Amino acid sequence: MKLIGSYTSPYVRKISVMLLEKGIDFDFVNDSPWADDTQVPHFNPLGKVPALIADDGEIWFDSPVIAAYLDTLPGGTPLLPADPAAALRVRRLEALADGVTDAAVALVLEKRREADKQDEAWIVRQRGVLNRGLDALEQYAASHRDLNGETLNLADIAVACALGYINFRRVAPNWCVERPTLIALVERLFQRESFARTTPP
Ligand SMILES: N[C@@H](CCC(=O)N[C@@H](CS)C(=O)NCC(=O)O)C(=O)O
Repeated sequence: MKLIGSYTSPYVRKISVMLLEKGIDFDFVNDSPWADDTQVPHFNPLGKVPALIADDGEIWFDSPVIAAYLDTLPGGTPLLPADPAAALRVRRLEALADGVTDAAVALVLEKRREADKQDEAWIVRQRGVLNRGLDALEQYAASHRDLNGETLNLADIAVACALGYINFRRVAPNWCVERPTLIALVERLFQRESFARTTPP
């Protein structure tokens, strides 16, 4: 199995963590989708990472689809509940965490533009998405239902990758103010070997 991605992508990290938690052997192919000589569009026509080349040669993208695919493979720790309705609830939280990540990435990209080209209204909108998303995740985490429960699941991983990225890019340095349950959740998860091994450089 080959995972095509970059070390700084939170979506790629989500899949790397999953593969490590499940004990699935994989080769990491480092390819930045922003590089002039990137090969990513050969694997994912959208030109985005992650893309996964399975052992049978089939190519999977994007990260929620790869995550669902990995959970269909035999062996390894399941990261989605067997019950379809419960699995959907976990995947809803994955979508929420990924949406927070999308807003964080949008803010990073916008801030890289020259100051006079940055769109203030767009920045305010993405900050709103980020803050509402984090507030909702704090509430879900505090309920210990579908997130921050006894057993690690895909929602936990997606949330920790979102917050890891926010920390790494310093997108919202005060995100932890009044979100104690999320802090406790990520501090616990960042101690796992799968997260330690995938810390962005
Ligand atoms: N929804 C996608 C998002 C993937 C994504 O946006 N990846 C970024 C890297 S962090 C990327 O490849 N960006 C290149 C581009 O947008 O052209 C997923 O979950 O896989």
